[in-house]
Amino acid sequence: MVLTKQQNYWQNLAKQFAESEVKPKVNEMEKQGEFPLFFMKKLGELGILGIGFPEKYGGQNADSFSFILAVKEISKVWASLGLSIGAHLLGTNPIYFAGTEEQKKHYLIPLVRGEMLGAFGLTEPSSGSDAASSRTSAVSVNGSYLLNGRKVFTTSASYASTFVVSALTSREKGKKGISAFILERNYPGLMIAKKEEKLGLRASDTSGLILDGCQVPKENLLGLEGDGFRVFLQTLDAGRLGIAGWALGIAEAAFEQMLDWAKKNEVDSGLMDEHEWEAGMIAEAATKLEAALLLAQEACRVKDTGQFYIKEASMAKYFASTLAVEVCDAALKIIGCSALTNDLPVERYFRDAKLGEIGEGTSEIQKLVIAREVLKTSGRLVPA
Ligand code: COS
Repeated sequence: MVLTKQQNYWQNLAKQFAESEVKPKVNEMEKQGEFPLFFMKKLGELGILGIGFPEKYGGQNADSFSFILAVKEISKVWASLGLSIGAHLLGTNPIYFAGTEEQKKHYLIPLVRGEMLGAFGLTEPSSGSDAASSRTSAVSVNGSYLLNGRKVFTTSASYASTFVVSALTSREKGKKGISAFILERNYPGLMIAKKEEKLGLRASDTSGLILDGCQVPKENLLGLEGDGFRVFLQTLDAGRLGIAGWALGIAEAAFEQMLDWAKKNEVDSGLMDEHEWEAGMIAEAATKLEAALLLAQEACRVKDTGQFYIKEASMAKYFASTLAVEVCDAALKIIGCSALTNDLPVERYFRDAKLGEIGEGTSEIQKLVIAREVLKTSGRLVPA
């Protein structure tokens, strides 16, 4: 794929950083479940967290695909770090999309520079895929909002300095009663709940939030009351595109392992033409990797025109995250038992890849979103 000078710059910077500074630490930190806070700060200093943001907010004013390429390179080396970038952006973008200039000055600029770590709280014990059915409430009392409820599977919650969370300011209005709030970690009534032990991504933090009369100043309402759901869906579009880059990183890493193995280990069993099926898997993975990158590039192109890119983001995420699982599976088949041991990183890629099909909207949700958008543009009635 031909890249612009800008895209090459960010891709190379991220690759160099990941290869030279991150790679030597991955195995130990992943094994210990050590959150990559230091690397997140470093990514802020390098400008990588701010690639897509305007200079006036501390960003680099670059195009969206430059960011996706950078996330891909970092995730290729360490998916836990790539996911931490994604979570940080989920906690940053809503402030960029809906914040006042004051909120941007106070929160967005340090987040973009990596001086603060952001997180995003939408999912609740009883609302995952159906994001509109959230129950956390926000009641206005004497110049503050009091938030009560629980958030679960909040990535980076244990380390974040700020959280953008959803809460109902009006239960009767349904999704139009959902509002967005910026919370600081030290607000009274905000507590971090249990850290989850996960299949993969063990150095990425996944915890919960308990909001027990959490007192949030009025000026930390993000956008207008009732605007929250739209802001969250807009945030998820950008997040899904980020997950496409993240999944592509894992897929490329698994692909390279499988190529290395195929080159080094000539098979001559005489049982069947093993080269033929290996070649088939390699060809299929290579073709789909190219296709996934093109889908992500197209979603970025549409995003940067300022138009809605709902369908494109979901397609990019759906395709890349399915592919990551497929390529890891193919790598396991080609490499065999060695890939099941931790002598090779393939077993880690395999465990990590699964999140892509679940987080930031499952593959089934992506298909629903894609079908709705396709039906809308074809003039057909959209299923509820
Ligand atoms: N950007 C901006 N606005 C959007 C939007 C988007 N991407 N998608 C929808 N909207 C608007 C709609 O136009 C609608 O506005 P009006 O009410 O003014 O017409 C409003 O937002 C509600 O949209 P819709 O009715 O389509 O919402 P649904 O409840 O049907 O949404 C889905 C269903 C599946 C799309 C949503 O619940 C979803 O994405 N769920 C997955 C949640 C998720 O990814 N969770 C993971 C959290 S990551 S930590």
